[in-house]
Amino acid sequence: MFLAGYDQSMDRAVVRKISARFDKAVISERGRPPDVALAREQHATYRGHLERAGYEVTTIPADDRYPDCVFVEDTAVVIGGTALLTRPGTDSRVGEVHAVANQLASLLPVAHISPPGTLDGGDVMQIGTHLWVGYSSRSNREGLDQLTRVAAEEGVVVTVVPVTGVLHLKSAVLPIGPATVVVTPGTVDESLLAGLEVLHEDESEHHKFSALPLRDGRVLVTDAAPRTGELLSSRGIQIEPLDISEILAVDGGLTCMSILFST
Ligand code: CIR
Repeated sequence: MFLAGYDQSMDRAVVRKISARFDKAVISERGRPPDVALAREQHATYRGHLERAGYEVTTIPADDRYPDCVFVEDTAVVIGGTALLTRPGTDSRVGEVHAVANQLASLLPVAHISPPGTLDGGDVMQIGTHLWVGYSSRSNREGLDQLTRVAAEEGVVVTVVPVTGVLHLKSAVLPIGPATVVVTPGTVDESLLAGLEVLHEDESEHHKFSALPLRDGRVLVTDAAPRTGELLSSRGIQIEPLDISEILAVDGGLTCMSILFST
């Protein structure tokens, strides 16, 4: 079964080590080159939290041909009982999928996004039996159509959400609980999030908040967005602030460094 990270039945995580060429990762105008050694420390801490939360963590070695390979979320989406292998929407990242495919194929049946379709997993937000999928600079209409067909076979409903001003849907819409998301204002049409409770990122912290709800009830949040973190705490959410400065520097967040699922 699939749900988002707060689902306790989800007990597996796939992560991938940081490439020695992480400083050559794709960077937007908002970003900066990262410090590779510091990024590795931050990634190790992140992985430690997944282990502490009770996930069985599989770590795929880095491949230095792919500076962005740590961002496994973009390479596969587990929908129902199927691992859908993506076709990332930027050429330098397409080859990242093979190693993740090998790992997931030993655990689940797989499906593929085929050309001319493109899809980055960072555009796919799963809550219950509903997927919200970002139509972004990385995920094209053909990719979204292919995803919708796989989802339909799994009994999962898809809502397409055009995304502006950010890389992926989950750059701007972060699940933090069973039906609650934190949204960066101005990035999506919030009427498309009907059925979800919408909170807003503090305006002084735009593009700094990211979150990942874990199976033990804690929610990892970026320490770069303390006001938004306080909003969550005030609602009784057990937050775990994390420094991922070097990941944010290249447009990553807390969801993008793992694939969480159950078998
Ligand atoms: C990229 O531009 O593709 C990477 N530098 C960042 C990808 C982050 N992925 C994600 O948030 N799902």
